[in-house]
Formats: sequence, structure tokens, C-alpha cells
Amino acid sequence: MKTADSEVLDAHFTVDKQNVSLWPPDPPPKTCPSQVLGRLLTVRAVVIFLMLVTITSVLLQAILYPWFMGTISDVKTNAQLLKGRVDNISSLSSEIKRNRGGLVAVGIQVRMVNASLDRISSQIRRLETGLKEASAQLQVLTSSWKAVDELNAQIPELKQDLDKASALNAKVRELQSGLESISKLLQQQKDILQVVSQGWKYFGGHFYYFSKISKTWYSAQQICISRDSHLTSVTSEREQEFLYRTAGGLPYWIGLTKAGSEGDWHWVDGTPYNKVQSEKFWIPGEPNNVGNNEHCVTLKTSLLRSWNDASCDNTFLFICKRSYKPSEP
Ligand code: 2F8
Ligand code: CA
Repeated sequence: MKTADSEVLDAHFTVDKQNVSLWPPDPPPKTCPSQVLGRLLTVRAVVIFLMLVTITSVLLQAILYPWFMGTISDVKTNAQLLKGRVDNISSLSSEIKRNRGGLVAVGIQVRMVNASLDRISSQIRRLETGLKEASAQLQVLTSSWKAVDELNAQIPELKQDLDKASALNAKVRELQSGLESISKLLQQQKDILQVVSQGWKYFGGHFYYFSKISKTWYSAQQICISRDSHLTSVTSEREQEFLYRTAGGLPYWIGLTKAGSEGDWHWVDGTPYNKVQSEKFWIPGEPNNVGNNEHCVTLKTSLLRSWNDASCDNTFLFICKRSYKPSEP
């Protein structure tokens, strides 16, 4: 309290000095008792005010000092914490710097991964599109499946129908083959009838023409050639029977001759002459080569043994023979 009082007095003294030095000296006041009392009251008020200020200051120091100190302590603590964090950040920064190269590589890899992801995304979109199309097709297939089921249910019946159709088809083919055979036969009949209508007779795959006029053997052969044939050969008993029965006992030249050869019988149409097989067709005692001039042969009688050798210059009826050749279909 003494210190505070002395500080207040020194301050008052200093003020008085200043007042003296700043302004010209006032004339000496005329003091009266009331003025003295007023001044004393003023001084007292000032002293009280200064005391209040001092007390307030002390009180504030007593209260605020610990608070300031606590605050300063907290600030210090916080500063230390901040320093620790700054150190951490600094070490992290160093770490980050050290890892910057790695980060660049990681960045490149990330970009590559991103590019891959873009491609994958594009592929996924394409797959989605494909999936949608597949889904649409699946719907179509699903809707078709019912029809397939219905058709499946009809399969046994269809199989039976198919078996019947196959059997019918086989019969149709058989009939068709028969019809073709019949058609072929009819065509053959037509061809044969066409030739028969011209005066030929048909037997065993050959046509035979029994002439109405008599000719020498050579002239008769020429006429046969002009009709695409030759004087007939005889190669079987059945043919021989056909010929002598049709001849009806009249003599007809046939195509057997020795002319133009060295005394060997031969067929003028080129058929090989079988001497042994032909023995049964000669009239007994024939060929006798009367006058050593009988080099051609006739059917003379209506018998199996009906052949006679005669002079080729004689004139007789004659028999031409030609093969039946089926016309082209
Ligand atoms: O004209 C020739 C002819 O004459 C006779 O028949 C009528 C001969 N027959 C006999 O001698 C039995 C034929 O051989 C002969 O070709
Ligand atoms: Ca004779």
C-alpha cells in the first residue's frame, strides 16, 4: 500500500511540474475556505480513485496471473504438440519426397490401370449389348420352344405317317419300274409292229422277210442288203422250226453258201457255221453237189431236215433276216 501511495504522489507532483512548465504563470489565486475545502475533496476523490485502481489491479493480478500462466502453459503444451506434429509432417514430407519416384511409377500404373479399366468398361458395355441381344434371341427361342414341343408331340404320329409314306413310296417305285418296263415293252411292240406292218415276221429278237418273188441266190442277197439285212442264217433248232413252218414246204434261199470261199460252207451274214450242230438240218443225202455246181442252200421241205444244196443260178423265193434293234428312248 505504501508503494501505491508513493506512486500516486509522484504522479501528482509530476503533473504539477508540467502545469508549471507548459503555461505562463497564473497570477496568485485568491484562496477562500470553500475553495480549499473543494480542493481537498478533489484530492481525496483522486486518492480514492487511485486506490480503487490499485486494488483492482492487484485483484486482477491475483486472479488473472494464474489464469494467464495456465493459458501460457497450455499454449506451451499446444506449441509442443504442434512442434511434434510439424516434425511428423516434416518426416512425412521427407518420406513423401523419398517415395515421389514410387508415386510417379504408381501414377503411371494407375493411368495404365485406368486405361485397362476403360477398355474393360468398353468390353463390359459390348458384353451388355451382346447380352441384351442374346436375351432377345433367348426370348424368341423360348417362344419357339412351345412350337417345338408341339412338333415333338407330333413326331410319333409323323413317324407312322413317314413309314406309311415310305411303304407307299416303295410301291410307287415298284409300280413306276413296272410302268417303265411296260413302257419299254410297248415301245418294242410298237417298233416290232411298225416293221411287221412292212411285211416282216418277228421271231426270237430277229425280223424275217419271206419274199414273194424268186431270185438267184446272189440277187436275193443284194435285195436283202438293200433292206438292211442278209439272207438268213440258222443257228438253232427253234429257228429252223420257225423257218420251215413259215415256208410251208416252198423252197426258199437261205444264207449258207460255199461261193467265194475254198469249198467251206459259211453264213453270208458272218455267223460262224457249226458243221456238227447243222448236220440235223440237211435232207438225208444232202449236200450232194449235183453237177459239182451246187454251192448255195435252200429250205426245201417242211421238216427239220430240209436243207438242199443247189445251183446258185437257180431262182427261188428267199428269206432275209435282220436283228431287232430297240429304238433310243
Ligand atoms: O435240181 C437239183 C436237185 O435235184 C434233185 O432234187 C430234185 C436232187 N435230189 C436227189 O438227188 C435226191 C438234189 O440233190 C439236187 O440238188
Ligand atoms: Ca443237192
